[in-house]
Amino acid sequence: MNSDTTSRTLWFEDARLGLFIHWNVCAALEGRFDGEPVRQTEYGEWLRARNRVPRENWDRAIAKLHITPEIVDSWAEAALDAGMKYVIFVSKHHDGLAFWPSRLSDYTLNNLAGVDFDICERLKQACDDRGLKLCFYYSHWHDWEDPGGWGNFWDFNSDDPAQFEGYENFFFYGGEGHRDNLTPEQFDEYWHRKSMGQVRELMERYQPALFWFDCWRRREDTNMTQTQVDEMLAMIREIDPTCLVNSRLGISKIGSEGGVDYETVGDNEFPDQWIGHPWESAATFALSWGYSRDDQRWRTATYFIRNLVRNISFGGNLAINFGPMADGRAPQEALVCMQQIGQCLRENREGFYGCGHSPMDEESQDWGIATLDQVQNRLYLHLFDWPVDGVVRVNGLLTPVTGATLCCDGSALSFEQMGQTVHVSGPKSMPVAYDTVIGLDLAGPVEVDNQTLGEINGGGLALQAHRASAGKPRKEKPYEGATKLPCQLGGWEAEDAEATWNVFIPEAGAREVTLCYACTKDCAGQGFMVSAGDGLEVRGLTQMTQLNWSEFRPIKVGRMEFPQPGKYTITVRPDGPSNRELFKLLWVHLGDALG
Ligand code: H79
Repeated sequence: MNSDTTSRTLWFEDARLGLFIHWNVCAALEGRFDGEPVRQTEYGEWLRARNRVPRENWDRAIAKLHITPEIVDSWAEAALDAGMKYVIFVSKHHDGLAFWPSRLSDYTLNNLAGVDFDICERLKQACDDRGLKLCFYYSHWHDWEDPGGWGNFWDFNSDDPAQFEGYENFFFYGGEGHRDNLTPEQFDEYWHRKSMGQVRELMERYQPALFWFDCWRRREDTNMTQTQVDEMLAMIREIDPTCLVNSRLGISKIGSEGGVDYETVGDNEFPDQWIGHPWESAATFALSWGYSRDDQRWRTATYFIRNLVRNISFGGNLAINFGPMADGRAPQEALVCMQQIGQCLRENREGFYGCGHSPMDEESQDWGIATLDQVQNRLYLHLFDWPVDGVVRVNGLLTPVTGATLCCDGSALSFEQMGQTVHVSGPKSMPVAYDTVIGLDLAGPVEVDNQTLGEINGGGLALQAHRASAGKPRKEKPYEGATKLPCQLGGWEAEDAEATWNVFIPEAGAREVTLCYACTKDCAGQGFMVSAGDGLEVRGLTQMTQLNWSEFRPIKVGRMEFPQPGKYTITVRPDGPSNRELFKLLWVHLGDALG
């Protein structure tokens, strides 16, 4: 595992993929109030707040929710089928409605919708039966039903116009609103009676494996006190020391004394670097958490599988959310997506659960992302794009490889390790859709070189402008909206101008050198040089590609004969003095070794 936290989090870091379920009253309204879609957000579960839905209308909507024990079972079954290892059920969202027959509040689904069985008990059983961990989301801070809770400014605030002063934008532009007359004493009373009381009740009745609290602000920027959040954590620790708690309790300290167990990053946020303690992204199948008919922007299995692998490679988890409809059924789009994800994980058999941070940079490989089983020293290559020749070119791997396996059928793959490059020979076609996993057994702990450029799919080396070391020339944006080609190298007027790339050449031999650049009539005919040190060089004269700087063309410069495999520094510079621009260089390509 990737972090040095207590053994409490071991199952969580092993699990990697979870299901989030927001069954919310907004589903009974299909995400609209009296015909109006939720205002200024995609979050259907914020309908009551955003559209200022009166309590009586909300309560009438609650009465329309209906469900059977079998539907509850189907949630757990869907999670199992999707390869998910834990289920986070929203036991109470901001509206304050408890989805279990709470003794501490009348505001329960059982009371208001006449549901005659305990959903949480049923879900607990369904999860236990399938080896899934049951976890609860609980809105501890916002509670729009209880006058002592935070957040309901439309029912509970005073009529004093002063309540708006300083909070103008807070109320009207996507704001959360401000409680002008909630005293610390009132909130503290709510905190101990309802918030802590219901968490205790949930723990005693259902023994959840984890509590997912939801304060997305820094605690200091809320009305919660340090004492209050500390008390909540202490109570949970006392009742069940194995129960995990996320950072949105309002405590950012992770893993240590008085700290929570893991970090929840922003909603639908996927970090781009390793985080040294357990963490999780919570994402939505579409955009809303609760079901809304107006939210049909469904994300794909491609999106989730890639982000799952990426999260694992940075030591994190992913929980994906659907909002069941009024009858409790999951939207079909979410179900289909879950089946696709599950099929991919099942077919690959390895590379997800129990895996963690791999030091191999995403940018240093052309085929996908690696995850690591640190105990077995097994590196898992997740191929999102299958190389057309079936050869997987792994760059910058310094540890000796002892075996390569196609995980989906366990077959051994032949491989060749040439210095820090490994060529693994796989089938010509991608065996598992979305992501095919190859396991590499290593002779010891993985060591990588992310700094030296390696090969791309299909062979050869691509020295792109954005990967160059260059002061003169400088990196410029080639044109508005450039995304795939992040920059060009321009400004070669100085005699000492040069751009360099550190590369690893896995095989000796001649390689075709191609430069892709734009050059105008005025600048054509000037000399430039590409060298790899030690008299290894090719020279050329710039050729016109257009009258302006907009036309980039690949132009062959010559062949370079690499005497032996190894590291080289490739340099491009003007050949002789120049006081004019040379070209706008997009990339240099070194072809595969010839014959
Ligand atoms: O339960 C889900 C969301 O309802 C909850 N967290 C996830 C797991 C969440 N509520 N708020 N936020 C997350 C952060 C956003 C806040 C807000 Fe807004 C911005 C509140 C008001 C402005 C989004 C936009 C919600 C209403 C308008």
